[in-house]
Amino acid sequence: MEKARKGKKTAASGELGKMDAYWRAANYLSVGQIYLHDNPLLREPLRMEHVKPVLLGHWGTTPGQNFIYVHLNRVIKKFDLDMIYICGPGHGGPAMVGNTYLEGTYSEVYPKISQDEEGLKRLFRQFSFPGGIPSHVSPECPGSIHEGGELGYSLSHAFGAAFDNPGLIVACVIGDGEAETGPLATSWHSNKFLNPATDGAVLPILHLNGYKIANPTIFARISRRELDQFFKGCGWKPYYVSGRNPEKMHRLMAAATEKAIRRIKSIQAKARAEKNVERPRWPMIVLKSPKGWTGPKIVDGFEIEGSFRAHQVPLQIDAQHPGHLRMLEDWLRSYRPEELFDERGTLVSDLAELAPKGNRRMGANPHANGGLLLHDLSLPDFRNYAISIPAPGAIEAADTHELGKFLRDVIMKNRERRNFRIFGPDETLSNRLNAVFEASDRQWMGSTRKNDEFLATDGRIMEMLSEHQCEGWLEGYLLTGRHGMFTSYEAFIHIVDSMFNQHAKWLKVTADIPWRKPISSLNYLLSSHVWQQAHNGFTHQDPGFLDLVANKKASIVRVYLPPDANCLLSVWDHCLRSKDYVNVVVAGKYLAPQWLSMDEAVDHCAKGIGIWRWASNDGGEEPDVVLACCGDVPTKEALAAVTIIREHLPEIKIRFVNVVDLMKLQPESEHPHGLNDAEFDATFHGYPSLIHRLTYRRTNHKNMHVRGYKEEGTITTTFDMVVRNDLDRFNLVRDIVKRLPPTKKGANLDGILRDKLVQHKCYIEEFGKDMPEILEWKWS
Ligand SMILES: Cc1ncc(C[n+]2csc(CCOP(=O)(O)OP(=O)(O)O)c2C)c(N)n1
Ligand SMILES: [Mg+2]
Repeated sequence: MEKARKGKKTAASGELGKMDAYWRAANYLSVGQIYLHDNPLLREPLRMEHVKPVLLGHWGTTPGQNFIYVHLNRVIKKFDLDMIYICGPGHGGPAMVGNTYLEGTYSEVYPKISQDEEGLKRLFRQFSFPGGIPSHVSPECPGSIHEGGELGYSLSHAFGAAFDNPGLIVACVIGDGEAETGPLATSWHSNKFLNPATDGAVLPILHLNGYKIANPTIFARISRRELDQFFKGCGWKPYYVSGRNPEKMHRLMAAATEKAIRRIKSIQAKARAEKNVERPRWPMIVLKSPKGWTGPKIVDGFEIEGSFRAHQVPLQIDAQHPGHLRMLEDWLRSYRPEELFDERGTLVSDLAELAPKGNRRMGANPHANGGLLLHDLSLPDFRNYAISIPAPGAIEAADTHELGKFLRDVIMKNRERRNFRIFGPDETLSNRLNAVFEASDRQWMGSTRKNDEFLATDGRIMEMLSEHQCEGWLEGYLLTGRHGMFTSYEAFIHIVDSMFNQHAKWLKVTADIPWRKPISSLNYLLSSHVWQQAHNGFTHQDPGFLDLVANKKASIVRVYLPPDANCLLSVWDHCLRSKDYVNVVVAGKYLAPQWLSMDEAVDHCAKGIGIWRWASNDGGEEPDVVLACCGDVPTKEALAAVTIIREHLPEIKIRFVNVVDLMKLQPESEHPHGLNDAEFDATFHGYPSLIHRLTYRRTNHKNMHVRGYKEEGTITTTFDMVVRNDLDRFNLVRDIVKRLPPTKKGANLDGILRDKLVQHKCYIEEFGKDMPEILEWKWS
């Protein structure tokens, strides 16, 4: 166990004295933000009306984070570091807001929050106040790429930021409570994927303040030995800083941060000098300090500092607690603001000079405003990957397999710039993107064996069997101005539902912050989808991620269900060029009929929804039925239904509509052709309720009948999956016949189709595969 005891030698006590004063200033600003509405410098005795009427915020984590920030500033200056700060316990917003204010960046982006008394007052007032800023490290906070509202993703984000940024060090504060979450627990393994020569470094700082909201933390209640074994077992080299006496703690922290930085530098220097890159043991810091450090010790008989009771607002200020106002004033004055801020209310110059300068300030570092560094991808012309289509349905291809060739060349073309990676949990091959391995291996710093495939210490493809980790890495990569995509089985993308939510919220907020520059979109490729999991069964059949995505603002999310490979290529080209969206693309991976030429595909995808004339027989006039479909498998079934109707009921006029861009169904967009007063049968990839939700305000909604996945699944044949969910060709035709005026021919056809369904069941039970007429069906 390494203890940072040689502090005295590494940092002059004069400097540490000043740093203590700087820390006091940051703590003062934090308490001020939580409590003060007026009288920001306590120029007069504190009165009730100087205190905010509603007190919101989290004190407990804040002084520790202020302490860390001051010490990071020191090493940034000492070693001229390019460093950003990720705040895992993002509820400690006052720390990062206060520190970016002290270093000057806050006032640069928000000139009204000036570095004087008036600015201080505004800084305090706006915090957790209507019309002001959130209490977390939200997008409004310069230097933040991680709101930390939902705990667990800090370390994955940090690694995402460090990949392909060899000059960057990402300091990542992790709450000891946060460390109990699944995503955080798995993210310690990120060190097995970081290349010391070509990537930057991450410096995790475990903020071991002992408590969460109401409980002790696990890491605080195991022995130091067990803790040490845990981190060493995860491949880290921990440095410990432990105590509560500020003077001693400054010495220890200065020594620990310096050791950690020196170790990072020496690892990198070695890796960059030698060709043979081995996985190093990266440093981390464990900071054990009291929760609510320097705050009120005892309130109303309860211990506050060093306990869970320090988590939020330690002192209520109201008529029921008459003594608390004085305690708050004493607490604020304990930081000696008169020594820290001058007459004007500006941080005294002696202290101001402790902050790094210009873009070295963590609040001003461009990596934390990734759009500033974003270079568009160099993209090959997707048309060059087109499948040539002699006639609709004449040939078959596996859509994702075709996309893989395009992605392979995206990797190749951006190899020099190193700004594109593919993330996913072990499924790049399973999702049939095989071609990408012609351009790159998987990134892997573990040991390798002869029989391994596609592993290298410098790969563009990131695979770890944790959807959380992959999502977090990708988000960190995008937020720092690069490009990427996530490939997943459709059912298991649900694992990151909540992370998607948080990223979409981030994008929504940043859209209204002028100084935040657009970043590359978060692109999901969902394959091995609900209709292609017949062999894996019910657990693997779930299209519900689309329902979640559709909850978000249409200005942020896009959902694409390309019906064939040319459409998939066109959609994907668009996704890789787009900014500030979340694009969700669902695509098949098995051989399937191809419908549109590349020109038709481009046109169709640009419109998002369109009539397929070659499949319609309404001659542009009022049809009897509109048959709409969305998704590759529903499209095939809908077309098969058309062939049955053509054969048996040729007088029925059908208009065939295909939807690529799901959000086009929403009423904000132009009323698409096809949604008129005719009977409207729709077959949909996902749950039918989603289509009803998106279209409920349309005039023809009452005539609309949607077939989709209705939670019927098991291990069965591919065709039986659609039969079980009533969106097969036979049931579709029966549906249509039922809704049209009754005829004898129609009744006969219904009987034939009922028999077909019985035959189907008998056939698959006997032969274990679909009937030849299903397997061999072709559009004609
Ligand atoms: C995923 C998630 N679950 C629950 C919460 C509610 N919550 C907010 S703060 C907190 C305790 C955090 O403790 P810790 O990470 O130790 O932070 P600190 O002690 O530094 O405040 C909890 C449970 C949350 N924000 N995110
Ligand atoms: Mg804690």
